[in-house]
Amino acid sequence: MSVVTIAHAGEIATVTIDNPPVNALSQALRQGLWDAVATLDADPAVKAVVLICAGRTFIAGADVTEFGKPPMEPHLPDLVARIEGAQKPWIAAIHGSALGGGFEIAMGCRFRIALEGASVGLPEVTLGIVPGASGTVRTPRLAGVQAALDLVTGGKPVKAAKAKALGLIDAVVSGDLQAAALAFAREALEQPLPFPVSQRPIATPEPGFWEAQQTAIAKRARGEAAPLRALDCLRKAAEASFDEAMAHERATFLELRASEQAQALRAVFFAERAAPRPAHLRDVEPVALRKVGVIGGGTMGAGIAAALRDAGLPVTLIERDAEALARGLGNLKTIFDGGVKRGKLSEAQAAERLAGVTGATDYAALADADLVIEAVFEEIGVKRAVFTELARHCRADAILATNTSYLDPRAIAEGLPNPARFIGLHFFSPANVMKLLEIVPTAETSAQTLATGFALGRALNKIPVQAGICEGFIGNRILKRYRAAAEGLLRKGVAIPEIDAAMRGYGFAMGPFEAQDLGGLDIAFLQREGARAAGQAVPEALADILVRAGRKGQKTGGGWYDYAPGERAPRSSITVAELLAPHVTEFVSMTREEIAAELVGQMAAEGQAILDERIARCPSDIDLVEIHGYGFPRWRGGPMFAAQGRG
Ligand code: 3H9
Repeated sequence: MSVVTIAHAGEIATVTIDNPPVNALSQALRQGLWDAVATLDADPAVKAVVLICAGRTFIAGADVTEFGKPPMEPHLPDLVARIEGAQKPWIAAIHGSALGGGFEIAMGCRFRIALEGASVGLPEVTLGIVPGASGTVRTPRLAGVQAALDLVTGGKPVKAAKAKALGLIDAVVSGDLQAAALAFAREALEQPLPFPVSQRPIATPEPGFWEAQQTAIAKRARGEAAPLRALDCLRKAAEASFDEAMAHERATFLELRASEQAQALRAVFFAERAAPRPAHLRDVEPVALRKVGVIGGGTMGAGIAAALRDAGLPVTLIERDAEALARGLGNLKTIFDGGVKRGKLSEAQAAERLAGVTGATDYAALADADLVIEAVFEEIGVKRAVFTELARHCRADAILATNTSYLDPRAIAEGLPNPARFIGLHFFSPANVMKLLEIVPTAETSAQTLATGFALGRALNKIPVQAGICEGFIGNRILKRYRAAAEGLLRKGVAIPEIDAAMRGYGFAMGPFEAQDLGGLDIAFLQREGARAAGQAVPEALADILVRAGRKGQKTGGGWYDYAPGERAPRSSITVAELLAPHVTEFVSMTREEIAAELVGQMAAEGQAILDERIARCPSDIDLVEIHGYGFPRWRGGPMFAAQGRG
């Protein structure tokens, strides 16, 4: 079947695109549209053309799967120009999303209308590229330089109402999009036509505008190339002719498309889409989740409950007594109030989220729960006591999950009747924000239980990754190696601020020592002490020396750095230098690039060990864990991708 079909309603033709799943602009689609322009131009009965899409969305952009191959004709910029130059006005009728090349096609049309709730945008920078078919050249002609800059350098789509306010689209409609588009077209034919977008002027921004934007974006981008290159294209659009700006944009697009950053971001794009639906569970039907229980209303439990409520699931929150329950519900309220403050939730929505949480101190309240997630103190005895209660009170087929991050899930599940329904669901704090969900089955976990873990991940809009059982699963195990490697550099005489600066330079928001100071050094210390007490040979970490000296991080006024009272700016610490001096055995000189290469190399080496032990299913799962749980720069593709790049 053809991906482009033409139908007629009086003087108005409708061109319908049907290229599932997201109407991406494959070569066949571009050719189909190219031919449609010729057909309709040649048809004297046609006065205007509505361009509409079948399926869940308008055109979601260029076909990213074609990006690794040589460009094929007709090229997208030529197609946009051809639609704009058509003898009849084209009207883009948008539902779902008009993104990247999809929005560029819409800007080639003489008019754009969108269904309420639809969005438009230019997300190319999230793929390491710039728009390649006039996005940086036509957008400022429609909406001005500032709005174009926000769209193109930020990559975030905007909803139809905002798009209308910005001038990106001409009308927002509701109900039947096709009927609305036909009515719009008939009305438009009564009026003089507006200029094609390419012929509209761009208002010159204030002096100093570009320089200020350059500084701000460079700071945000932390080494990511595309946002700055997009800014450069916009500046060209504002200062040069349309044709010159188009040539500049195209050259930039083609250069970036082949870049390592774009390859990394494409790999992440596809890995993120593959992760929630792993092939080995394709034929397994998950359990339907209608009601979920959460045990523990601390930071983690409250965060998990909030994530469940955000997905519309009713939650029963269990705490050990009335006082703890009140605290837990208070934690939830704080989370939702924060959503209101940040403009993410209305007061009414926050109240509705909270109302969907039933608090209880009696496990009997979980009798009808389909899934229960335990998030209590990380102590094996406490956890096992919880699961004993759950086994007593929950339905025999209810799925029982632990949120443990370090304990062995098999030990937690010991003695549980029907262990096939047991699973680890490791959320990351704050659980309502962080995208990563490590899903940890035991040998006895059933495929259906595992599939339900993934279904939950999808429902919560998380990136679910399956992990095998080992200390720290995937993420915390690599974190441990990373920290140990950073301490290894300290022992070789590399300075703490140098290591942090090197990792910031690599693209992390924080270096390993700054991050520990923020989170606190005591949690990992207590874990090591616990393991030592249990008879394990855990070597002394340099962090242990600091914690023993009372330096637990920012909260104690000092950790790896000193902090002035009430301040977060790290200062090099003479005390720390003195504490560590006896452990510094050599003085090597390393560039920041060498430091970053060493630490990322160590992460990748641990990743390889994790793969060899089958703890992770594939390298891209490890990359997703690092990107979504540990702040690894997305545009580097993750440690495994980065290591591959270096051979
Ligand atoms: C661009 O346009 C460059 C131009 O400026 C210049 C060119 C010269 N291509 O996300 P979903 C697949 S750059 C190929 O789960 P949703 C996806 O892999 C492009 N495939 O759906 C998945 O496949 P599978 C700028 C694509 O409903 C399936 O579609 N555009 C593409 O949750 C469903 O995807 C973008 O960056 C693509 N462009 O969300 C938009 N997009 O089923 C990227 C998706 O086999 N796309 N697939 O796993 C999106 O943001 C979302 O897909 C969208 C729908 C919001 C549209």
